[in-house]
Parts: sequence; structure tokens; C-alpha cells
Amino acid sequence: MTSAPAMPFIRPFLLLFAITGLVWCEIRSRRQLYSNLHSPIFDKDHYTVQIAEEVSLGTNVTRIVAHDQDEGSAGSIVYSLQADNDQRSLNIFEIIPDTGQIRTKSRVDREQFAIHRLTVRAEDRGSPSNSATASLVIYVLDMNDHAPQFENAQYLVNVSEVTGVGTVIARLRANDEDDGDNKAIKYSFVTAVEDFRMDPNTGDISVAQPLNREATATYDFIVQAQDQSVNVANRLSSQVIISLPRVRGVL
Ligand SMILES: [Ca+2]
Ligand SMILES: [Ca+2]
Ligand SMILES: [Ca+2]
Ligand SMILES: [Ca+2]
Repeated sequence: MTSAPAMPFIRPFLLLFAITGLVWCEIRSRRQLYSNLHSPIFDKDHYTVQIAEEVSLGTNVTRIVAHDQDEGSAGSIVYSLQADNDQRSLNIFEIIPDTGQIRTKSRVDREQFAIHRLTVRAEDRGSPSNSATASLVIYVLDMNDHAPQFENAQYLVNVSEVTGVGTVIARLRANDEDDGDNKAIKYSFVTAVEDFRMDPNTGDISVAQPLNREATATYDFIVQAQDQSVNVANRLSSQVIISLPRVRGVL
């Protein structure tokens, strides 16, 4: 007499194990799907970028991206910007929340702000959420958008007819709001002046030769201050009139 095969009794158990295993895997995968196990990670802790001043609104500055290994909303990132030094930086730059693209949203003027220090925050949509930050420094590069301006609107200097050659009789000064060569200034006479000399670097005007007693009573001439932009075509200048009434004797 042979015993009945055990298989018919084992099959239901195998089936139950299989179903239990599938349910467990499904629960595990769903738990992983909706669990927020990871924080966003930036490629770098610190980013720097340069941008020319006076670019048009909406100009793309850079794009900063973080990665999150989670799936679903727990791996979906929202970006935001914080100002480290001056809240006004947030009036000039914005970040697109879904992409990390940073762009300008108002005028970028180096003469007002040369350096913007920001923090980029990446936060996932998990519950509770995880987040990470990276620093971003934006350097605004100068363009030559200012002409030198003389300190005075006009200059009137009395000159004695016996003033010796080489004596400095006036010191003209101009200032330029730009940077580097764009603010470096050279001074010159616009019209030829024989009796006086102008130092191109300092703006000092001195007597170049013995003053002629028979000459006109007043010297009127135009003086120019020009910046030294590398691009000669972009150089800017301003002019002012200086009057030098010649008086008798020693002042
Ligand atoms: Ca996450
Ligand atoms: Ca400017
Ligand atoms: Ca400038
Ligand atoms: Ca300039």
C-alpha cells in the first residue's frame, strides 16, 4: 500500500507564501516610494558666477540643481533664494522654484551692488521634507556707463602776471563712478593753450612759460576729463570752462 502524495497539502501553503511575499514586496516598494529617506544634494557647496551690469530683465544668470534619490514627491525639489547680506539682492535676482534657474528681475547696476551673496535652498516635497543649501556669490562686472564729472561746475582762478614758470595755479579734479580703466582719468586742454600746462594724470594746471603782459586780460579755455576704457570707442568724457583772469602784481 502506497501513501498519498504530500503535494496536494503543500500547494496551498506555497500559494499562501507566494501571495504573502508579493504583498510584502508591494508594501515595501510603496513604503520606499512615499518615504523621504534622502535629502537633496547639490553638486557643490559654493557657486560663483559673473554677470555684466545693465543686462536686460529676465537674463539667465546660472542654473543650480540639486539631486534627490527618493521617488515621487519625496524626490521632487523646490528651489528658493535667500539673501546673506542685503535683502535688496532679492529684488534683483530670482530663482525659478521648479528648475533652479536664476535670472534677473530688475536692473543690475554695479555702481549700486558689485557683489551679491545668496543662499540657494533646495527642499523636497516629502512629508516631513528634507532640505539642503548652497552658497552663491554673483559678481557684477563693470561696464563704462559713467563719464568723469568735475568736482566744480566752473573754475575761476586769478593768476598774477608775475607767476613763475612751473607754478601750479589750479588743481582740477574729476571723479568717475565706474571701476578699473573705466574710472581712470586723463586730463587735457580741449583747445591749444601755450601759457599753461595741464598734468594729464593729476589735473594740475601750471604756468608753462612767462606770462605775456600784453596778452588778453583773461584766459578762458576748456578742460576735458576722459576715462580710459580699454575700448577706445567707449571712452566717456566731460568738459568744463576755466577762467584765469590775469591780475597785476603778486596775489
Ligand atoms: Ca528626499
Ligand atoms: Ca551702472
Ligand atoms: Ca559702470
Ligand atoms: Ca567711466
